[in-house]
Amino acid sequence: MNKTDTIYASPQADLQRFAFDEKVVEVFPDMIQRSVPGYATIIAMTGVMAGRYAKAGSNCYDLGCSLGASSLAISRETRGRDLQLIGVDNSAAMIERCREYCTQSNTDIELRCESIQDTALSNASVVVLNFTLQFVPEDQRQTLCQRISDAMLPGGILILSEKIQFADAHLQELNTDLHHAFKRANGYSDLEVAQKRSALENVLMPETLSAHQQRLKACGFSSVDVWFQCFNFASMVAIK
Ligand code: GEK
Repeated sequence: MNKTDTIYASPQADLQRFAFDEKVVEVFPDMIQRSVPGYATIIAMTGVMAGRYAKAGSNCYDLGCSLGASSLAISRETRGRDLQLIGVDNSAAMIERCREYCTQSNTDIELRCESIQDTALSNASVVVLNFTLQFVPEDQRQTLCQRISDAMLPGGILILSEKIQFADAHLQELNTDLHHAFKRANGYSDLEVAQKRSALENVLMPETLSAHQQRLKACGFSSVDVWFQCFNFASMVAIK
């Protein structure tokens, strides 16, 4: 049974910047499920897409793996294939709990507690960035995406899921409101929504879909598409 996220349920006089610490790890599965529209679909389909693209003898990376949801989905869909699954996250608390989950489910995965900007990448048929690039400083995203592209085998797939921004002011307001309505429908109060939003300010920095698509093309991905979107959350595929 997942522990319920009540981190922002009572008023916090001294609201801290959001961090992926022990408190967040404790409630993470509940938090992400109730906060990201389409999360379960995106994770399950990450596994399905990896099943199609993961090549024997190659590496599959889950960058910003948190508790390993994407890695576990990939592992389920690629059973018996000779692959190296590699999960990377710079939160020690996340990696520690992820290791426990992988041991419990008997999943063979190399876990690295380091920044995705620095992690070594090579021989990749699948790279997953599910809701992680949004936390990387904007001026480092181009270099990271280029390093990912350079590490990928021809015909490999990058799955990039992000909270997105809209250039059109009306759509930005509409989708922000709809996202908040989604969170309220999942049991979060107005206070929880407002405090979480403040805590994430300048921590989670969304970009427009076209900024993502242009960057991926500039980094050498040949085919780029949005395969899923719900309000201001989207998932893209980019083929090397
Ligand atoms: C899932 N993919 O369940 N280097 C490494 N890790 C980072 C960095 C960085 N520079 N910045 C943030 N992280 C997961 C969900 S959560 C998304 C990903 C969310 C890590 C951070 O520690 C956290 O575990 C993860 O990226 C983002 O599908 O909570 O909105």
